[in-house]
Amino acid sequence: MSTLDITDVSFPPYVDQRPGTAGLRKKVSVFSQPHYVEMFTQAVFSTLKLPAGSRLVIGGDGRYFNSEAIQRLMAVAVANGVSEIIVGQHGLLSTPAASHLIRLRHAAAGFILTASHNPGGPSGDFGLKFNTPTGGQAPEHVTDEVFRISQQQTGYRRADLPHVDLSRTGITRLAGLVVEVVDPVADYAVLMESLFDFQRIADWLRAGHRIRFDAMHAVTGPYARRILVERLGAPLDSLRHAEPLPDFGGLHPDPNPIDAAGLVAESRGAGAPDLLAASDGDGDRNMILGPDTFLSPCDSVAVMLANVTRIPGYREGVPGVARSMPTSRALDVVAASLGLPCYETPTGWRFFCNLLEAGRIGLCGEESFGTSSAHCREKDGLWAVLFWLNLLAVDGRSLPGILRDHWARFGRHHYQRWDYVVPDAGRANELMEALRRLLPALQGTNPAGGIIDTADDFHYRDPVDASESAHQGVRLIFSNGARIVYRLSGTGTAGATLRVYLERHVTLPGEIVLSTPAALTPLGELAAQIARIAHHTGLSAPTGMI
Ligand code: VG1
Ligand code: CO
Repeated sequence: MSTLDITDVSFPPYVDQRPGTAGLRKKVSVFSQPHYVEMFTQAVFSTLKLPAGSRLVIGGDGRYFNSEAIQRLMAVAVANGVSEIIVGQHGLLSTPAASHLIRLRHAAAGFILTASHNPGGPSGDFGLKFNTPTGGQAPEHVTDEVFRISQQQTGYRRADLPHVDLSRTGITRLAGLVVEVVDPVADYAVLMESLFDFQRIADWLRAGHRIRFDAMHAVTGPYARRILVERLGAPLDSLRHAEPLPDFGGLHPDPNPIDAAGLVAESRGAGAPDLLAASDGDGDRNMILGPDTFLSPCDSVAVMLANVTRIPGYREGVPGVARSMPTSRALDVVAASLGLPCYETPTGWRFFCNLLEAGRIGLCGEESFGTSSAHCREKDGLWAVLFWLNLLAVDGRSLPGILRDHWARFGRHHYQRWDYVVPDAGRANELMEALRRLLPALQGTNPAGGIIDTADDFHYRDPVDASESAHQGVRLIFSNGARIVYRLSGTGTAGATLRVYLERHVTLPGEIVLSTPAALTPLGELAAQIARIAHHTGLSAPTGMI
């Protein structure tokens, strides 16, 4: 069997290839610099040291530069021990589908090309994340090593690979290499059908219930069409923006009430669908709405846990649950009532992976519209939608009805995230440093929000492998059930974003029905005052509230 020629290319290191919360994210203009993709890919392979004959999964969210990056990445992969590549047709794979495929096909690694909810197109963002054989994102010590190597390497190896046609499914053999182009949806759809009662959902839809799903011109369009329309029988006009486009049609593929304002408008008034949902660029996020109702992601995962055994794939229950630290403690309250452990991890899905892999948890979520279970090792937007559809189909109550009853039983965690976009990252760092210095003095004080019982900088020790992650966000925990969390975003590509997370647990009926802004504005103002946000950043109000 002949093999492909391998070339060693000399090139000076790029010094900015540090992966963030979820992979390496940069402007397209940065990623498309000469050899940029190759150099980062080489740093990954130099870290992973895959044996010859390894199998790799590749797919992306279809954004601008996706196809070109895949071809370049494949050439480096083949020169570094990969002899079998499984890639989604047209280069597409949603993040959860890629995670599932890595596990299903026992791949040695996977590359997911996405900048998630960040804007696309030539002036937008691009991203690259790599996953381990578990299907989960590489842990921090691995991404740290990739960054270290990327700063020192003096070139990369590439195979002389002809352009690989990704437009048709099937197997292509090139010298010693096998490339399998797969239908991006098929295996994922089978997995979903194994977890949920498709018959019940189809019956519920046939009985006249209506759904609306907004794919935001990103990767979930084909998944939603196959599963919601073709398998479950929802009418085709249940889908919005269902065709993946390289620039997402100029939209911002971020499923939140601001960027999916059209969907929010449809949820209001008479005739609103029973469930409305949107996903993000790579299909791992979900926003769910009901008639006149916004479902906070923090509440969503809590309601899921309270009802988990009513869903076929979870009949036996779950061993435990987890949430990221800034996510509200609504999940903790349900877990406590069930006698289940509830782990608190740093922001970023990768921190759930050890717990999932060790069988300690079976359900987890983040406030940033991320929810999933042990069925894969990424968050999963459509999975969350199907979970809610299955719940509505077996329950009989409406989504707002389920939520109201949940709050009446467990109390309500009013929750908001206030984001401050700070063009000068240095000033945002100064703010965080000043806040950290203030912590000992804050402990035990009694500002307007009540006594601060805990004022610390979240430090995580992974209960499975004992790895440590420091400085994961400043927490102020009040004796009256309120909490303020501050951290800087790790997914942006310019400047810095200060995220301030606000939470208040209330149990009195009058407080439960309060609007969330009314319940949280005083706490948000207190948060701004304590951290002297205006002083450090010049911003007297948040840039956005979610
Ligand atoms: C954000 C969210 C975080 C999420 C991450 C990746 O990170 O806050 O919860 O895991 O995005 O999600 P940050 O560092 O900007 O706060 V995705 O869908 O962008 O891969
Ligand atoms: Co995403």
